[in-house]
Amino acid sequence: IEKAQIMDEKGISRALIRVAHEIIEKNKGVNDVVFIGIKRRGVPLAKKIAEEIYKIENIKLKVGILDIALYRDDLSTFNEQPVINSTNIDFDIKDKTVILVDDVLYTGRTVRAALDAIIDLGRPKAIQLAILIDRGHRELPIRADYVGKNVPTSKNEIVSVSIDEIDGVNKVVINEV
Ligand code: 3GP
Ligand code: 5GP
Ligand code: MG
Repeated sequence: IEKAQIMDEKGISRALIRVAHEIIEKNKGVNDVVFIGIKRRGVPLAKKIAEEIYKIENIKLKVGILDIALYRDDLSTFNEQPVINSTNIDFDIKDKTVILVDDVLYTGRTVRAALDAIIDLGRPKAIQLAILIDRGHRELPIRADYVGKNVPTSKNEIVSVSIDEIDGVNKVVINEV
């Protein structure tokens, strides 16, 4: 059941432009900044933020891909750990500031698995987390450095994120299961 639309095309665009500015400000420029998007929707989101940074700083930043599979019975129970499926990161992360990007931050378990995978590749200078929607309910001590929108949810709600590259439209909707 669709309950409410919480972001439209313009809202997502404004949030990503703000996050781009925040990344530049926090890192005093974007020297040594690289992106890693978590499949699926974290990848086009990372590319969009990188595009906004290009418009502002005229610097093209690299975007790598992490594919993390969730082994759950359903989307609301948590049985096993997220597992790294594959990576496509064809650049060196040593001494880089890695901005990890995902669409929704929930328990934090996916991000924890992503941190492990990234650290296995080399020693970055820092890892920062950018998220479109923080829906709360963390089960680990993980927080985002850059948040598109904080959306308090109940556990039986699902945040449905649509991104043009994958879904043909940019919007965020809350659904009840
Ligand atoms: P996405 O990042 O493209 O949205 O984590 C892999 C995919 O599984 C995610 O793809 C996400 O949509 C989906 N997924 C995993 N857990 C949940 C959940 O709790 N709610 C919803 N809606 N999707 C989930
Ligand atoms: P985690 O619970 O590990 O923080 O989130 C698991 C994965 O599922 C992450 O990739 C996260 O983006 C996604 N996810 C968790 N809750 C939701 C949700 O309500 N909507 C969507 N679209 N993805 C979610
Ligand atoms: Mg996701």
